[in-house]
Amino acid sequence: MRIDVLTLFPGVMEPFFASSIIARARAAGVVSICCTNLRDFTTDRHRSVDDRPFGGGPGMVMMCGPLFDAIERLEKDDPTPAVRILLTPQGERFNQSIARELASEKRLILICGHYEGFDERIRVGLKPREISIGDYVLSGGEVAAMAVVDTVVRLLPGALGDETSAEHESFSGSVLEYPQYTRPREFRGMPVPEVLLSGDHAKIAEWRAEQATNRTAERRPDLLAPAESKEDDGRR
Ligand code: 6GU
Repeated sequence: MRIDVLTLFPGVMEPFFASSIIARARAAGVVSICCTNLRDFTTDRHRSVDDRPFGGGPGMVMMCGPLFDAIERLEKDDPTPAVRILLTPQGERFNQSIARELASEKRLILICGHYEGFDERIRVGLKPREISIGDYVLSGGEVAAMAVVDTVVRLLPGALGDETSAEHESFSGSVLEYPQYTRPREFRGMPVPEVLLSGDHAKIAEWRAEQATNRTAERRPDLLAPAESKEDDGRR
């Protein structure tokens, strides 16, 4: 998969894409990620990417010109058809099933906005899929784009080690993860549950399933009643 990210802050995003699982996936040729600075597509002396809104009002609006030019350049340099994604609090709420859809694409172009909003002709002219990562307001789309890229890349075949990915599949349903412990057996008066030390794998599996179900019922009852909630965030 190829992922292009259009942003005013490539320097914020690049270190994230050069770390951990994403770095490994890139090195393995599973994904290529390319950040493009929108400011490189400005045409005026001040390198403006935003301007005051027609009709007045507070704040600044992201202009069409640099964004259209950047997208046209990217799509000309590599004609692989891309799903265009605009990161905005007005978009559909991102979840694991959207991530799975995106992971099946050949190419994504993510557009990070700043300022108060986008010129509406960006929506009309570029017809992006609009995605939000939750009901709160970020100063820009970068953090949201990093969340989307991270979630999608993990799902690409070969991105995780073989073991992890098989394990991941079995949990990609909709219950939360069971409690985990590692050494030492007792820490500050808190012991590891006896069953985990028993070596009885059937009993351990049963205990974990029960813990996962109870924890989900307590914290995220919406995940256990999928008929009432269309959310599938695939959390563990
Ligand atoms: Cl995608 N962008 C911004 N600016 N704020 C957000 C968001 C996106 N998702 C949640 N809040």
